Amino acid sequence: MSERAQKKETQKKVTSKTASRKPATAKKAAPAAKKTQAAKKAAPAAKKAASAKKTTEVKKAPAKKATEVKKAPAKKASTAKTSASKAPAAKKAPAKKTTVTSAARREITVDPKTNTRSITAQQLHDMIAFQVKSCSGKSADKGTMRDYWLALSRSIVEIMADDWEKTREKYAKVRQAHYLSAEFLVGRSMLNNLVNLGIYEQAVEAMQAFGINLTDLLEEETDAALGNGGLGRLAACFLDSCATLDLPVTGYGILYRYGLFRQTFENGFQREHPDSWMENGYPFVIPRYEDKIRVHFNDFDVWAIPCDMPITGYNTHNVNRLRLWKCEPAQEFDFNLFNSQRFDDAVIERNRVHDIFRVLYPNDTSYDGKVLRVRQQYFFVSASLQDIVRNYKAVHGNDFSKFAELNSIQLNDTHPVIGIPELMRILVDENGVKWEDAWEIVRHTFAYTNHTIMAEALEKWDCNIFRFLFPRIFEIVEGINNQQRAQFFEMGMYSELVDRLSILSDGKVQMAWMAIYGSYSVNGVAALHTEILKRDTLKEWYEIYPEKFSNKTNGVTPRRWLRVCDQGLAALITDLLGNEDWVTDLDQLKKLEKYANDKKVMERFLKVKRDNKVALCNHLEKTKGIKVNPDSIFDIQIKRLHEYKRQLLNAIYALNLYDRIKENPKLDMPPVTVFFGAKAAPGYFRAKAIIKFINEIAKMIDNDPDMEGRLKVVFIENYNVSNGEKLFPAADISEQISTAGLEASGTGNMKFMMNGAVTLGTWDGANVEIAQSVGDDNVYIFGCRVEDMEATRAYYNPKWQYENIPGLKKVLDRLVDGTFNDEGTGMFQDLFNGLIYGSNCQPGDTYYVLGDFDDYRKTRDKAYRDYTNRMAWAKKCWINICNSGKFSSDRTISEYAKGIWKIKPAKIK
Ligand code: NBG
Repeated sequence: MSERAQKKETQKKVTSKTASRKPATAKKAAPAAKKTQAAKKAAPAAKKAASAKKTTEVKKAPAKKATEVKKAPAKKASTAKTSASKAPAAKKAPAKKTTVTSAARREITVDPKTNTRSITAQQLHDMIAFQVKSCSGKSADKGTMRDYWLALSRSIVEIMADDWEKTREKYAKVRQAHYLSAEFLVGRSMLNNLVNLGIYEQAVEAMQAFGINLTDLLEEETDAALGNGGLGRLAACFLDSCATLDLPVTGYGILYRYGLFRQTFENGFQREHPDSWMENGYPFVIPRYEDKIRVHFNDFDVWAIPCDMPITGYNTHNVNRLRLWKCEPAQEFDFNLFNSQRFDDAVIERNRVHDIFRVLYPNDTSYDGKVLRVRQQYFFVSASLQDIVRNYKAVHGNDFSKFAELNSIQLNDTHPVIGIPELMRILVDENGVKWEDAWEIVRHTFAYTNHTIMAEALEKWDCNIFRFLFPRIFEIVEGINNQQRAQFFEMGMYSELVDRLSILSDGKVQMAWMAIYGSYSVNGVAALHTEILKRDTLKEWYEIYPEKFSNKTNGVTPRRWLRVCDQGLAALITDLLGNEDWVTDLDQLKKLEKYANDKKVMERFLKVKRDNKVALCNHLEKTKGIKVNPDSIFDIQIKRLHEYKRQLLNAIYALNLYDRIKENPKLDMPPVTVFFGAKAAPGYFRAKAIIKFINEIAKMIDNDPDMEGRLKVVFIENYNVSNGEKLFPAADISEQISTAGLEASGTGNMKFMMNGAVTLGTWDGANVEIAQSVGDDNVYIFGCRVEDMEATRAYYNPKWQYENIPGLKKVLDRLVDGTFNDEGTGMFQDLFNGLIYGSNCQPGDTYYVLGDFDDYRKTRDKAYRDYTNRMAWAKKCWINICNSGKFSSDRTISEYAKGIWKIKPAKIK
């Protein structure tokens, strides 16, 4: 069998598998005949066309063709197969067909009954064939996988293009919100868009006719990893919800040429590699050179080029926009330098400009005072604000009295806070608005979200950096600072407090203070987090401006994180509820709680879960050669590596379990696989030590035949959105074990819950609300609580735990007794010292790992034992799914829309 024929053979199997999932999803129900009729009925396209005659001809052809494909898809696919292997299928798509193709594209109509786009597999097939030709210059059957991926991506953009334009026009007329964020962790776009546009089935079929399995094609796409972790992924989930809810919201950020680094392990050590995610073309990002904007720095100017990513919503025609900026030198290549043979100087100058959007800083929850970073921030913020003002002026001219009425700008953490003085500059310097009036506009326009209470993440920029990069902005900051101080004195504050809260203090620009002072709204991201902000971190600010503060508990999009990534579970839910309304109204899942005691339904759920676990096993075996037992408990911790998230606690448990099994081979414990996925910031020595430690544990267990079928540790390389989409659906236990009070919210916890995993966690962040939603029986909570932490710390001595908690000493000594080899880096000794003795003036075990260990072990052991009661366990998972409605980002975004942005849906159709 030829390679291509073999591929088709496998593809055929996969396709029939996909087809078997079909009945459960309502969307797929629309029969071909109906669609064709609808296409015939819907005449608007014809009206628009210049020649009525031509249109009529064109209209007939696709309708007929569509019926052909729909009637006998299997046959058609196999015909394509034979013709592809014998003679080039190009013969099927000669010039004549190309004419049909462009006609087919004009035929995308809307089914008036369902308000969905009526596109047949044949139409999509023709569009793809056309695109393969136009982007590869080859006949439609000669394309590579990459060509087909590009062609389908372009076809998707084409399908939504008209709606995208209409959405922009519609939004220009109403009050809008703008979401400014240095990070958008979007992940892949193709599958999400196909499902959102309601053309997934057609795409499967269309690709099948080319002999290609859509699932394989999806793997061609790189991840748009323009973010570090939770904060960036939240921004992406928010955009999805805004589009789905038809809300006039635009995202603004940076088009990093290199996303978050790609991680590999070399002998257990993390290695970082550049992630050139769009080097080979990425049709979902469209540069608009015609809209470029000049951004001024003291040392040079640059052009900011907007590159737009369409954001589709589910079951709606609205298409929102994520505008990402890249930059070009404002001065063209310096030919004087070039001519005087100083070619390298000329290139260096260009590189300095390109540096601005070259790389995403690989850090979250800690801040690093790099000049380039603040340059990046100003670059994208200035461009975005100029863009917003330009759009406003296009409608209202120079009358700024309505600006704050029509625009709300959300500052995602402190990264875009420089927007406050920048908007002042644009209004005062460029548009002649008086300072006082400009300030009124500013303070009614901005809203600020805080994402962490960790002091090291609150950005503070050295005044000299501001003076050097943008002296005018610094002057404005001084103006705001003077005004703030005067106002605070007037309010009767004592000078020490005024000093402490001043935007300019300690020779630094305090970005969080500027954010609170210059915004009308300040919010935290989970109930507990907001409480901590109010009574602790931002206590004094809360006392001054209580009315500004509110909580907006995070959420995640149920499209990507359930409907798309867990199609088996989605189909089961749809089947039980009778329709797919839950995809945009997740509270409906609550109705399914009654099935928790229904054995048949629980069996179906367990089957879905097992299928997902098998799918993950197959993927790991195929891509990494790792063999995992699908019948073991899948206990998963996937998130950024940080000491406060306590991957180390999890690792200590795993190693201790190893010891316990060795000591007592009869230990009553079901088989377990512990999965980790985490990237450490490249400069974060201790986080990298933890990765190496876990990899050492994994190796030791793998090499021990006694562990076979009992315990395994797998560290997934390069954890990102795409492999997250495979991991969440396969999880049994979700590890959310941060030191209480330190995880602002967490959003992975919500994804796990939605996919039917049970949380094992501390009383922290959104875990608290998850626990409240599911009840004590359906969650495993352990560890010291925030309110007790201070008192506990006062007498805490980690050395005592090390010596007295059974098993701890044995585990930890391996760090220093030569069992594990850190190749002379000293990282294991440092890890050990940090836990037992402390270092850098820090007391030992800052994150209370050893303090919480005993309770953690008890609780986790209990969860493992509970797991063995299949039905009782299934019920727990099910109740988690049924109560995940609150954690849909649709709920969160509705709260932002009502409570902060004051915007309303603006539907285009
Ligand atoms: C992170 C928090 C998470 C939270 C996300 C989204 C930063 C600075 N903060 O707990 O650590 O879920 O933000 O709000 O990345």
